[in-house]
Amino acid sequence: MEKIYLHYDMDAFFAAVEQRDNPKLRGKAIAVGHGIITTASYEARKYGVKSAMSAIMAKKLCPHLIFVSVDKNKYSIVGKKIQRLVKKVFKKYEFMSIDEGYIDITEYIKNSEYENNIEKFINRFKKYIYKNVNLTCSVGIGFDKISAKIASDIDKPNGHFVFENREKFLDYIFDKKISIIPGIGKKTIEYLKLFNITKICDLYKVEKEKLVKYFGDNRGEYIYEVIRGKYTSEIDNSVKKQSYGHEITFNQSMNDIFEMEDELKKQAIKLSKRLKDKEEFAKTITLKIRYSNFTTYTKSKTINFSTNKWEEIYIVALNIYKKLEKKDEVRLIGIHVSSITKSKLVQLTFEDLKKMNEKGENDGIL
Ligand code: TTP
Ligand code: MG
Repeated sequence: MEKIYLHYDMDAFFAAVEQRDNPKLRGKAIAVGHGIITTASYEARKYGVKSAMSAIMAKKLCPHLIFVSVDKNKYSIVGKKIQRLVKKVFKKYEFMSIDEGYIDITEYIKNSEYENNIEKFINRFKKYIYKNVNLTCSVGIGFDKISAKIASDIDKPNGHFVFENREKFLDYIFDKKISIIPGIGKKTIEYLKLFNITKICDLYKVEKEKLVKYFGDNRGEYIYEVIRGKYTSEIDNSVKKQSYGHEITFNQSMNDIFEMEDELKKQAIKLSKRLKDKEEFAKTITLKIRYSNFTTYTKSKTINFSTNKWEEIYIVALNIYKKLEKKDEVRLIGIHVSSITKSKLVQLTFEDLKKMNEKGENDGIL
């Protein structure tokens, strides 16, 4: 195995914090939230109560359910404490949300006492977290982020699972539902169902070209690669650079749309090259514009998935430009890209698909 990744995910996070802080709630079926619940304790999940369910529905399923108010501030403090604990011990990590994260543990396992006893490492990790925050988590080990994330969900709560290699991972996912893959959303699943594609094994029959046609380059390729265990994106928290930009100040003020388009295209090509050289992707594209009266505006758009293609950066920047209210002649124009990541992990939304269908296009980024 090339790399060894660990994914941790806190168990019933908001509910567990509430139960930790109030002994009366321990061992009880509780839900956090009132209108729509954010999460439920495992005691409540036995009755089918889960995240994003209405309180009315939850109460029907579990009449003795106790509702607790959401205290996001408190969960955020606890989540950050967990992140600090990870940062203290490890070098390469990436936090996906307040209660989950990836850690590259390769160097701590290879040629160490844990090489043939990874369970021991997992137990030490779980104990380290528990000792410090009094909460349990589930852990997954894999050869990349996706396999580690899927593994951490297999033995929840307070459990762990290890994919020793790619073959074991592929065997495991073969007959599972598509929803097991992170980044493939509910609406995508509904869309694929129209073609009788519900399981990973059905998805193997779809050619790469077709996936790209339906879901666009980024997403299509992602789906194709991920189910073959070939989607790899490194954990790299050494990426400190948060944005790249290019801009030009015109000698003369100008407002020729054709020249402006040409300039934006040039800048997008440069930015795309820079991202590709570093194998990075950007999620936010910002247009900066200065008028001849020296007022400066910046306007950003965050797209649904990260990109490093010049065409996509260009189209987004151009669209922002077209929507700007023209204040004066232009002195300076520039594009900046930010929210830089090493991964292009996609989240397809229903809106994307609808727009793709309406436009009859392959990509629905705008
Ligand atoms: P999750 O890790 O998805 O869920 P969880 O920690 O409650 O349960 P488990 O991991 O054991 O399955 O999300 C973390 C927290 O994020 C969760 O405690 C509450 C919040 N959350 C919402 O507010 N809305 C949601 O729809 C989801 C899924 C989570
Ligand atoms: Mg969790």
